[in-house]
Amino acid sequence: MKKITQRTVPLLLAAGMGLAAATAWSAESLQDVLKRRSLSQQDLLAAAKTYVPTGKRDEFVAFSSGGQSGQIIVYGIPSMRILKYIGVFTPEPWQGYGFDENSKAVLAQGKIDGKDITWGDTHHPAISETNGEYDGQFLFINDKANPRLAVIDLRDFETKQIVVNPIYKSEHGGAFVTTNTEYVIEAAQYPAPLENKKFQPLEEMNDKFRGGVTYWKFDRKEGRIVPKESFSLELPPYWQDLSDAGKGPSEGWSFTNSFCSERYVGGIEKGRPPYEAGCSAKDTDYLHVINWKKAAEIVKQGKAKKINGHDVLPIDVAVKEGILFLIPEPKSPHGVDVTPDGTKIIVSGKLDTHTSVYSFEKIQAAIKAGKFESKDPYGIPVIGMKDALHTQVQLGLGPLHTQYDSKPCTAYTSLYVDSQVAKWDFCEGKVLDKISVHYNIGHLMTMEGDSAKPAGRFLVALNKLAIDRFVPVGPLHPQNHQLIDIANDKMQLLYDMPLPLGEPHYVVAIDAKKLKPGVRYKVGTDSRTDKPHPGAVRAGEEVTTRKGNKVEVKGTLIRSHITPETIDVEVGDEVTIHLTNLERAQDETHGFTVSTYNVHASIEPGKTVTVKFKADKEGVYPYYCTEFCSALHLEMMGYLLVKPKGWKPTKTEMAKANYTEADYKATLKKVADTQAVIDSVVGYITSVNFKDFPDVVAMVEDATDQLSKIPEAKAKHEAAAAKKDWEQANLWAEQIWQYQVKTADLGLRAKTYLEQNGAKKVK
Ligand code: K7E
Ligand code: CUA
Repeated sequence: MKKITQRTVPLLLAAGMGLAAATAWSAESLQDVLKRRSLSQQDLLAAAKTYVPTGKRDEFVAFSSGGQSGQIIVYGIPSMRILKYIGVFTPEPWQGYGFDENSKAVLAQGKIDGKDITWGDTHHPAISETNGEYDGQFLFINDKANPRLAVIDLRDFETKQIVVNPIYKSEHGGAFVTTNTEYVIEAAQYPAPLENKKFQPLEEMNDKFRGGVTYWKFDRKEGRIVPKESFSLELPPYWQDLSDAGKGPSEGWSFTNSFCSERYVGGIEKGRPPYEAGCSAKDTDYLHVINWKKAAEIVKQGKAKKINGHDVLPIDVAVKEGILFLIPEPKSPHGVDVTPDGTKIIVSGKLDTHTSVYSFEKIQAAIKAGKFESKDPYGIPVIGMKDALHTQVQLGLGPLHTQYDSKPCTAYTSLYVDSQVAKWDFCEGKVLDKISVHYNIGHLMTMEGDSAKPAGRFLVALNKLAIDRFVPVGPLHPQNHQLIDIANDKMQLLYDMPLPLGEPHYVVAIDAKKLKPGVRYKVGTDSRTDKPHPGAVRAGEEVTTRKGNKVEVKGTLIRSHITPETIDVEVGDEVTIHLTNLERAQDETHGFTVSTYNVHASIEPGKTVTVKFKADKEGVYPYYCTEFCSALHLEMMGYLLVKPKGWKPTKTEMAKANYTEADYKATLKKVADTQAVIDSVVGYITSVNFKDFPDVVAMVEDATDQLSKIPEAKAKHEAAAAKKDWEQANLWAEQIWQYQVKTADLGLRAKTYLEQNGAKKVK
């Protein structure tokens, strides 16, 4: 269509067309847009299913592993808009994660043998469950490269704890939670000696190398893993992969698949066939079937042995106690997924076209009857595949992971080689539908699709390759998460989302209504411990103290200043700055940094954070608020003065600006005019039921705070005026206006909020 320019409008009018016609020309119709962008009716339908208009919110929230970034990516479904990155195993500057002392303490929990590990390979996030259903309280995720597990509290979306696995050198199968999040399951991947820093030759793989599965005890009240009450099960050096916990009838049991049960050792440079040949030679590997409830009891009875100070249940004990069994599973499988009702267990072999559905009832019957086809080389009873299978279904090439629908017996399995998703019935054993994805899908995820109560609706395909889907950005491509509508019989591809932060292996999505994050902290909270921060102060209590060469500042932040506004130290001093954000209003975050000292903090309302550094360079270093928090955000700053030792001032007064009485009067008038605006806003707010709106109450509290400071400034400007010190008089009057501006800003926000949220008049 021709663009309407300033030139063409008069022309159209001159041609006798009225204003209405000109308007019709200037606004494209839906049909015009479809044509111009070559969009089909299918595209339009997809757009309507995903588009979330301004002001509206997503129905589901997804937590995606951030892969090599060591972080978590939070996005909305169906809009696929990214909402947040959560720093987990790696520093995340925006949130100050790794740049303030409180978060550094969390990252330091992830040190291994005293060494900082500043990257992570996150794979599997898991949301805490109650009765097998997502409860939206906590999130867990693992680091495959450096065997670690992290706890994120969904009240503030912050990482609270990192635990290092005491016996593995790598782990893949975490995190998976038991039905009531009693334990978080984490399985090893590549076998290694369990004893820390112990060398064993590869020739002794079978005897000296081990795998395992760890059950991390989770204390829901504290919101932390309790390492002392956690334990592991020693497993053969099969390459344990993913796990899933039983539920319903299978509650108390857990299942861990494995591959390379050949225990093959490669070494192509020594003339041996490579790992990939030796690790896929057999037709089957082993599904590990474990009674974790009984295992926990046996550990309590003291039957575990300590390895690296951690309780490990040896294989022979587990066998004797009847808590560990194996079942053959075809062929190099990846992942194991318990059905929502807990009656079946689905495993797919990457190198087999079949997906196997095991029956928990049959497994239990075999165990009860003592019906085993053999023992593995470690004496573990092996249940015959045909004695445990419910059915096997031919789905396609390279089946990997399975997720469930809200509809009974309906599952979705990713087909890596075929680049497809198969929808199938696992009760009847038949394929229902297939859809192509781009390209090479790994995991897939349906809404709450690994819980006891899947929500259906949407599926996300996590594709390993993006190839030609996006505008090229160099040889390293973003990942492609594809949103698929699964509400109907036929699946429909809706949307491609590039994810540019690493390879997300797995995602979980929860009904947005189940998340109830806070908007502020109780004033003075250390968000990383959830405890009162010892460095917190309230307004008026700010203080700087010195002990030897240690300078400690307890300061506050509130629009638009940092208290204190100068920090005086001597070169070589150790400086600790605690800052409390005194705001109550939603979203009034302040940031804090000091030039060139590599510190940064994000201080949300109520939070207290500490930054610490050695002032080892003489000089003048501005510090400032890093969030644009108010009209006077740029003024929210101060100076760190690092003086040479023994430095003495020669000048004792600041430069003056020669303000006059007229300036003072003009400022007073501005103050009076602004007060009129405030009064009218206050008049409106108090005329409606603002007390029914907690967000508004918080804003009103903040505004009242600002106003309460006015009398002190008023006394100061009047005293200065009496002494005809027009500079001081004018500037203290000006400060009143600053308080008013902040008050008015809050008041207007409150008013808008009330108007938009249907506040009612009160008499
Ligand atoms: Cu990439 Cu679950 Cu680690 Cu499969 S994982 S594809
Ligand atoms: Cu506080 Cu900008």
